[in-house]
Amino acid sequence: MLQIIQNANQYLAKTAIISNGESFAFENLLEKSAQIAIKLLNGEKDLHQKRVAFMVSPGFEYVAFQWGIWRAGGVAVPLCITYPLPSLKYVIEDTAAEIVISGPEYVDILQPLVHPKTFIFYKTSNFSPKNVAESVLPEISTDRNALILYTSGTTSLPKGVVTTHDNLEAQISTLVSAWQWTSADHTVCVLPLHHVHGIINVISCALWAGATVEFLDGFSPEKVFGAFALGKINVFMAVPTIYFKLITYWDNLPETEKAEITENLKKFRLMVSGSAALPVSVMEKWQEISGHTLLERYGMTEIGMGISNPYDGERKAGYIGKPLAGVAVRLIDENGTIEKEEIPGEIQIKGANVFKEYWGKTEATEKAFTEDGWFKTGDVAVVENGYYRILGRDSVDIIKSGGYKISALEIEEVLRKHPQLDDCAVVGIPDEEWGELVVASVVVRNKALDLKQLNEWMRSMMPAYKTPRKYLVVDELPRNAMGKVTKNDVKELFKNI
Ligand code: MCA
Ligand code: AMP
Repeated sequence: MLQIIQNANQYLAKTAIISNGESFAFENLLEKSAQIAIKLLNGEKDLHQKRVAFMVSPGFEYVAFQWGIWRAGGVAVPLCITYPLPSLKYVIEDTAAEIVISGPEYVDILQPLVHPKTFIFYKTSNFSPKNVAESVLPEISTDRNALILYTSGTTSLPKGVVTTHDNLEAQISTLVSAWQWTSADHTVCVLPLHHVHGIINVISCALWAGATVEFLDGFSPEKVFGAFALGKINVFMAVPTIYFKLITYWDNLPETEKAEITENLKKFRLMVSGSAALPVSVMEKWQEISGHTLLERYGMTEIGMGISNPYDGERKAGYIGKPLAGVAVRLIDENGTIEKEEIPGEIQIKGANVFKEYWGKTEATEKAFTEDGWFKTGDVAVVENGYYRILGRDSVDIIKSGGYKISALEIEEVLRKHPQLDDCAVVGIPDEEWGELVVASVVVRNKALDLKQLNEWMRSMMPAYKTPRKYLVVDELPRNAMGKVTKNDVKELFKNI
């Protein structure tokens, strides 16, 4: 039996999830996920790693479907609930999903893709209770594929990162012990559930340890502070943009409310930041508000978490910490030399936490690893007094905005489809709130092009978080002697607007 299911059996009567004002015990989660598994199996013994895409809002049902897919022997493919149709189509087609499940809110958006020949389509309401005791669920060996999450990189199309149950169990168990999760913990999930941060660090770690996960209906500072005020939540994890937004909101509150929030925050056991660099100013301000030194850690879809500041011991501002237990980390220069302290190099990772492959992309998988099996992260770091510090990335085409990893090339590819554009270059420019802001410099065919319309068109093609926030119309893009667009010069263009 999968470890997370085995663990849940130890906490049957305890509250696992709170969503939409309702509490669900581990027993409810086990029962509902078994019902889902049986329905998905539809009389078969095992789904045999069929990809099952699901578009379900964060909450009890989301977790029940994820577990149900795993328990039936399927591979879970969570669909981002804010994706427009082209992005959903890409993920469903790329994974060759054989089953697609939709919550009631998403049936209309998925409908144009539904065709009996492509996949079996279920609404979540099709999963009615059955007598689970009569049915036997398959035994799932942990070397089987469990999850496919999409990540953007230095290719124009997002890649599906395949992790096995072994990978997930390594990622979860390492964090549970490093950050000392226990069944007495209570956390709140405000993160999207198509990425590692929300799925693994928040939900899976909590449930693995028998703790409670509460879901909010989307992120807003009011909702987060409102949930904190109830006094039960003691663990919080978020991206730096969220801390920035909480700080801005708090700054504008009357003194009495500020003091109440501060009192609540002081009782927390742990507060973590990650997915993007935590500005020292945000860390210091949060410390002032909450009394907590944020624990910053470093991760990636392909590895889960790799490096973390200590739970006990010094958490250093501007540093991501030290390798987690079971994760081997090295820094390598362009010539393949292993770097010593104080000399920068690319972070490379080995361990049971590292993903199996990019789905259907053998060449990309091979390129992502060294000959001796180290995963090349593309992040450049240096070690100072034993602590790792991120210096940047080896590609200018990877942008981090709001904690999301975004490929400039993917956005350019979409922009180029617009009939009024001759050329374009997308870059990330520094931004206090979002980390980086996605912006595009465009060469237009018709000077009368309405940028508002261009923006709306982009939003119909891609999730909002990937779309440019500013457009700059230029006669031509800056290029070097070889004719290649020089992205640093493109960034410069935005300094003056
Ligand atoms: C949204 N807006 C933006 C951006 N995104 N503006 C600039 N840059 C952006 N990136 C605008 C919207 O267009 C809208 O404005 C307004 O902000 C509110 O939009 P909304 O979508 O409601 O934003 P939000 O709910 O406030 O979202 C902010 C957020 C979100 C909560 C920080 O971006 C988020 O959940 N980020 C976390 C992503 C994550 O989990 N990453 C982990 C992957 P208007 O109305 O004018 O259009 S990394 C990972 O998993 C690895 C393993 C790791 O290390 O963790
Ligand atoms: P993703 O591909 O969405 O999983 O994003 C992973 C990337 O996020 C990493 O390769 C880093 O570039 C970045 N990242 C994650 N955590 C941190 C951090 N604490 N500081 C700086 N960058 C981070």
